[in-house]
Amino acid sequence: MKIIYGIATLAIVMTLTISTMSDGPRPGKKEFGGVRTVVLTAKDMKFNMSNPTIAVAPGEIVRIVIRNEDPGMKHDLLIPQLQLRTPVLEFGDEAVLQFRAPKTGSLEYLCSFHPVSMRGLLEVTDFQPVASASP
Ligand SMILES: [Cu+2]
Repeated sequence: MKIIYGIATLAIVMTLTISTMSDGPRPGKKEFGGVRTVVLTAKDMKFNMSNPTIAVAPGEIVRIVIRNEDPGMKHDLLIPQLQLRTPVLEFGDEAVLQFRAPKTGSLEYLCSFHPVSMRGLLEVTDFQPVASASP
């Protein structure tokens, strides 16, 4: 497993192995310490089957884990507005993009190999849905 460190304008880009993380397809898990971890699995030419919109809060630290589970396919993840990109991920590879969410806006994420079928949005929003809200 290769380890690559790079410094982008707004963030640290790294590739590392995370064997203990086992998040499901649900994006946006808030963890202790204030880092929002999102797992994007590249499979069947999509991220998490549906290229989900990822909601993040303004200014929070977002950690996106990208996994390539597409046998025989190369994938990567770019967030052009933040000038972030992972290295090329072969089948079985994993990479992490970590950055601080901007104050507002929506950011596009995509795979540079399949920019038509593998792209989605990362939306900065204050809205926090409450699961058991009643009037
Ligand atoms: Cu791809």
